[in-house]
Amino acid sequence: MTDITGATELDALVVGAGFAGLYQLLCLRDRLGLSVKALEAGAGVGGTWYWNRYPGARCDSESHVYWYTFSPELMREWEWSERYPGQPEIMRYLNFVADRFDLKRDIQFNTRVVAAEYDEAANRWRVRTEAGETFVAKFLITAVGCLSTANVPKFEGLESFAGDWYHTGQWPHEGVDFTGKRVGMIGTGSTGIQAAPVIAASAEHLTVFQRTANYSVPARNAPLTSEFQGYIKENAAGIRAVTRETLNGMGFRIEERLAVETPAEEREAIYEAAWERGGLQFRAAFKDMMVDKAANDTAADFVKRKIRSIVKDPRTAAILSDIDHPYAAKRPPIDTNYFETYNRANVTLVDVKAAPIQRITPAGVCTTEAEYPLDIIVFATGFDAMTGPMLRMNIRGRDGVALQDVWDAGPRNYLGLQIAGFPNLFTITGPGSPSVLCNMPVAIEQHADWITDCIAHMRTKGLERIEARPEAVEKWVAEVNDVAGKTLLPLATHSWYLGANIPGKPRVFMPYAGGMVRYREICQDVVARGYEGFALA
Ligand code: NA7
Repeated sequence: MTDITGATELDALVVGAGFAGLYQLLCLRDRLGLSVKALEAGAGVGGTWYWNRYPGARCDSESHVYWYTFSPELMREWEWSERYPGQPEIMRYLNFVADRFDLKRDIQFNTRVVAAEYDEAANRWRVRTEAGETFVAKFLITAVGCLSTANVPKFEGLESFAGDWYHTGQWPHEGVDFTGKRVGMIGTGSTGIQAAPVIAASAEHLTVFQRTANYSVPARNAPLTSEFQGYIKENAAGIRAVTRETLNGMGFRIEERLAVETPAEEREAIYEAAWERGGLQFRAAFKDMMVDKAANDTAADFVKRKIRSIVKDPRTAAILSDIDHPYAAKRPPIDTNYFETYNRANVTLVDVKAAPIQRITPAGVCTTEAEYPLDIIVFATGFDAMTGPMLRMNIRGRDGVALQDVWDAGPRNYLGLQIAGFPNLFTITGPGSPSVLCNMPVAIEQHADWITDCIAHMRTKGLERIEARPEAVEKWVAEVNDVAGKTLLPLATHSWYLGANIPGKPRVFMPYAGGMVRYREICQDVVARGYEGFALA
């Protein structure tokens, strides 16, 4: 349906067709029967996974918990092939889901939202796309992901580089051939740590530019055995239940024991076993690891010793293990042969903390110490996380107030779901919610279900508008800060959780660090108390 201006009129508009957008579309269309559309910038479904096609791209959550759990039939029908799903397999999964539930007919691809304005008189959102199309909807739901705005640092001279350069989050669909090439990779976060071993396997030479040394634990990826695949099918409901009971929405529980009370020898054996088992579960070895610096030091020391034992060149080992923050205070990477890669003859590590990158030249990367001639530069330099994807949509709420201004000093919202002054706008896994500290599909299902229930409630009661109250926002922002302060997370002062990777971005700890279980309870309590903190009319 179109209005008199030719704009398409809908009950709800979803922005994004990744994990969040697909499920939200399904909920609103098939459960509530709303007229709803999803707009997606990419040419296909997948969101983050659509864009992040870099070599080695793989999920760090284990496959048996990295999927939707709203449909037992869907869980029976899909079978993962590896312990951690690789990017192509995740894309196959999301396409399978989209086709199975016939979602693509309501997704408009190749459509980037460039503006969204709330019209108070009409109680409608007017959403404009890059191509100039307008959509009008009562509810606007952003499902834009947390890591979808690529950060290419503004290095002087980049435009003069004679070779090719790529950001890992905007990787060419046809791939990149590194054969015979001198490749430089900037960044050693989860992405760089996944990409380096794969690039090194085909490049003539790989030079890794490391600014902040990082921990990593082996992922121990492997094909799933048919026994385990059978186990997943038999126990899907039980596995789902565990992901609803754990702090991070994972399939493993955090051990009750304390590192500081465990005798050194026993502790070492526990870390050794966790290292062998591999994956993010390493963080679950002790209950006090993320709240007590002395406990964390024992984990940090273990991983640093591992790095030094793997990397043969002592100077390289020293640069890699000179880590300045607690273990897992930054998002902890997991890897396949990352540190081993530095033992290859065709791989060099450059410490750009000691000698920073000054500029990019036509020939390559120039630090304060040397120039490194390169054919290809890979920017594994991360994202303007969490707020970036929201802010670039130019959202304006009541009285034309810009979200950029409201969030000038950092994100401010209620439960990570709604922003005061922006009625009927919901933000899936926005800042202020567990989101990136949680296994994403678990966080996404909880948010999309909550939003769906909320809209259903409004329809039943004949309500037209919901908006976070300013005093509820005030309290929630304080709560988010407060719970982060009870953990070691803010001690990594250069973390993207704090926005510190983007020059000029406000330093605010963005995700809710109180855990998914507590957060779910809070959201449920708010509903039980008649949507406390929200103004409904
Ligand atoms: P991250 O974790 O933000 O890592 C980016 C890396 O790039 C990190 O090592 C940065 O060093 C480095 N970086 C960023 N800017 C620069 C400049 N200007 N010079 C040198 N080095 C730089 O992004 P990822 O893509 O690896 O991972 C993002 C998330 O995706 C990950 O956490 C998972 O949740 C999945 P720094 O540490 O800032 O010194």
